[in-house]
Amino acid sequence: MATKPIREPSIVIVGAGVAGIATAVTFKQAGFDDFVILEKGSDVGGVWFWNRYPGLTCDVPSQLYQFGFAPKSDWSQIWATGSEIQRYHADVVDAFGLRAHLRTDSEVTDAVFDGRRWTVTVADGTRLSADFVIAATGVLHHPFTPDIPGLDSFAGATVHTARWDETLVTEGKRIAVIGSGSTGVQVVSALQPSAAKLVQFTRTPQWVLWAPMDLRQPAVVAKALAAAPAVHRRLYDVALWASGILADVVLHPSWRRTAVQQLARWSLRAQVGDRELRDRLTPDYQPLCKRQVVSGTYYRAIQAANAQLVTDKITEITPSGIRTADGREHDVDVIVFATGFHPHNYMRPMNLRGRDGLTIDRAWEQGPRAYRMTAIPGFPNLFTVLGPNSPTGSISLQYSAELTARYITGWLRRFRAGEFDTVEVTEAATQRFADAVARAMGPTVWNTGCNSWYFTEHNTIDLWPFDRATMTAMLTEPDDRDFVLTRAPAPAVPAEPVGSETVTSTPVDG
Ligand code: NA7
Repeated sequence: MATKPIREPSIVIVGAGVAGIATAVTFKQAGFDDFVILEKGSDVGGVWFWNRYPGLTCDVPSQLYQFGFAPKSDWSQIWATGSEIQRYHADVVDAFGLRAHLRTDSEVTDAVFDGRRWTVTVADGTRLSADFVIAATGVLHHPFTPDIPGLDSFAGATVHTARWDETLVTEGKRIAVIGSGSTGVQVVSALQPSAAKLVQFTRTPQWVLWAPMDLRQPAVVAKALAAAPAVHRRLYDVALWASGILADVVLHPSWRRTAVQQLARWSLRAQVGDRELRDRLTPDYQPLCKRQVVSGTYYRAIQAANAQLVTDKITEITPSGIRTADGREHDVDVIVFATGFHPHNYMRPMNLRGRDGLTIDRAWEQGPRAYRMTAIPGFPNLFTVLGPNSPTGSISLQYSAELTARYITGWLRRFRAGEFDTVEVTEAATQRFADAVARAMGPTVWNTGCNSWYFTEHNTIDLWPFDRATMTAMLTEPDDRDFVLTRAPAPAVPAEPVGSETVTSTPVDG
């Protein structure tokens, strides 16, 4: 006999980026409608909202970098620009009716579990009460600007790429770009042509794999895909399957990994003739060890007459520029920090308190960890989407987020059916998962001797070291042995309403 639904779970989703949108649409499609999405920014999109620097392009092909539930036929480029991806996210939010659930400019400051429910506080003081909290707060969210002596004394303009100032004029200026990751490479390529002078300061060279990143998607492809949505959907599945090669090359040494690495080495040799410059651009670690940088324009840009690569250590910022360890001072008008993020902060600095007042800082003293990317011991009825150990560059982010959200709907269904009031992953299961992750990291390319943002300060690698089939298997059916389910007695008197409003539309029936 089918279980009769007895209550609707109320849910707060924190974040309206890729993870939050995937979660909200998945919940809606599964029939869960009692949710609010709280977004700190003034619009949806997450990294695509915050990052607007010149040259921003996604290095994953657009036909793969999209939601499975919202394939877009008419991407203008094979690798879409940041602004087109941002529009896509806004369109998806409209198309799936998420605006009614969305509160922008709503930074969550606190989320506190009282043994039965969560109280979520927004910066403006609004408090929400919910049965579940979904943290879809992203990885590359908090920009990192190095504390270089003299930074405050600089007379020109400074900007971090993740907080680009759209009023900043770069044309005809002398520009310093600090950083050589994916962002540094893109921003150098974009700013060099119109700059009076562009000086890139790099600490560690990166392998830059050649690809024609500005290739347009032919109009005929868009027409054909639009005319046959079923075929488009099938092609998306094929693209997902084919992208398994990415996981394959990073996870285990093989001739396929060697071939991709050779391609990266060739990209440098073929494009940079000058021996001295090539030496300074040559990393001393294997290609693919850091997040692989992809560009069809960078080596040309850095060899242009108005461009210069500086590999000497930065010692100081002066009122007029940047001084390096060789004593030289490089006079510039603008300093662009392409210096990355604090990537392992996740929900923090939010005051997140779980069972018995456990703070997330204490729970994560030894670094961020979550069972199968999504559940944290001590934090009942809270799930992360694209949380710790989520893949980067090896498995589609959208696939991972949708899969995790579907997994969570399994718990929501059981909550609705009255099977439990709280669900919490066990410490033992989380440790078993962490051990399996640590073992699987051994043969990965990320572990071959480079420093990258993948490493936590506790020297663990915060990535997904398994293939997509393993991810799917781990997140298809919840394994009850790994969780503690509780049922709380119904309160004798109705609880005080929490703050100004509650998310829930249906009283909780214990
Ligand atoms: P990354 O990949 O973290 O790159 C940051 C860059 O900034 C990297 O080259 C760093 O050098 C450099 N950096 C950081 N601090 C300093 C100081 N103090 N001096 C000089 N150089 C410094 O960030 P991105 O924004 O480029 O890319 C992030 C991800 O976005 C990317 O991987 C894709 O997934 C999309 P280092 O290598 O640490 O020596």
